[in-house]
Amino acid sequence: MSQTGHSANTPIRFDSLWYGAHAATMQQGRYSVIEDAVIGVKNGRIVWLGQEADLPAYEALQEHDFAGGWVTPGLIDCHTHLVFGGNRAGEFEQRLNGVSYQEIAAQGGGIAASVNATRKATQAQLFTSAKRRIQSLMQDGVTTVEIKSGYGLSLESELKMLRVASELGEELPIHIQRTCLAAHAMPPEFDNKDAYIDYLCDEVLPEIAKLGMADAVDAFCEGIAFSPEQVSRYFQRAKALGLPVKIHAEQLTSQGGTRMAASFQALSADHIEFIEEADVKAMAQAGTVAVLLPGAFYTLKETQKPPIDWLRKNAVPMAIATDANPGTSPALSLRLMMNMACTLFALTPEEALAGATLHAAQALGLSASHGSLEVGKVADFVCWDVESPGELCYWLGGQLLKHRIQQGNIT
Ligand code: DI6
Ligand code: FE
Repeated sequence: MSQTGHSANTPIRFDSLWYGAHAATMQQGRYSVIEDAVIGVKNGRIVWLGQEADLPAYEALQEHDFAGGWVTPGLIDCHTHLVFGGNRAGEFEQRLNGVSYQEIAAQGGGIAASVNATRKATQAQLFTSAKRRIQSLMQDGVTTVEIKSGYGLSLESELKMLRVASELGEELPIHIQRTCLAAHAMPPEFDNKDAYIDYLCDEVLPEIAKLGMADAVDAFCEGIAFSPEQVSRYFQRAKALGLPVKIHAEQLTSQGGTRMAASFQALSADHIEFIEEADVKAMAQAGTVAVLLPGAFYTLKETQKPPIDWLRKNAVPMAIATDANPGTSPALSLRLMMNMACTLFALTPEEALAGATLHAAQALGLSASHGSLEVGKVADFVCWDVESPGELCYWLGGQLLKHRIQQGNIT
């Protein structure tokens, strides 16, 4: 690149300048392309973005030639449970023999098995196993991950999980958002769901808010978990403490949880295979993102798909996430989830890319800083060894990542 342009103005100063690839930017809320793109970065933010031919006079401390390929915003996995003790490969085999997820849960397996193993594990053990999983996501282009608690189900062990999430963000070049999912399942020491919700409202949420250990609050609203009324009580407390909410809803049955969550301006409603049209309208009105989790749909061999046409018709933004968890979605590639969203739910590759960037950022309340290549946003981006962005959804696996840039640094 030439060091000086033709303008007589003072040159723009960049810490780093990136060129030599096309970019799929997601600028201004939609899929858009810049051919022969240049990205100028200063203090970890994008300060210039455009075509190479339009680059003004500049000075850069470092220049990087991508030498071909496509650049996209860093991928954002907006729904994971990737901190947990043990794993549940045994249940995988049980399910292959025809035992259902609900039956396994009723026998004390399922989430309860992971709660047991997570409670027993030390913070260091949880960190080591989660680090391996998060590194798989990173190698496939993820630069932001949401991590939920929810296998602790007591103040002490929920905090242990959230501390591991914080530690992962401190030790690795990745942005972490922490979500408190204390209303995930019933802990063994409680036998009354309302009493457990009281405990969460009176002791767990206030302490987690006071310590600043969560960016959002989530709940599992389902026949086998908590009712819309119970979750509503918990959400009221979360909102009063200044925490935004999100929900696991309508995954296995229709309960009205999505509608209820929209009445709290939920950031997202996730799974939502069984939502009804009224839920979609409520989401559209509240600005609630639909998070699609094809890994769980696939693992549980579900047959009812989320109503993509209604979501499109009502302009509800659709995000895609791994739901990485030991039971229903042992998924460690967000790109594979993009492929599955296309193949199983008939999203277009452009919708899938928006779902793993722009709309995933919205599902985390990060629209102002993440999710697109735009001046002012955090310089998290990925260069892929592909001839077109559609290839990101096309390949099942493979190593397409050329470079992963986190806050302007190659990682
Ligand atoms: N829905 C999910 O997809 C995960 N939790 C939930 O409420 C599954 C969690 C698990 O089976 O361990
Ligand atoms: Fe989940």
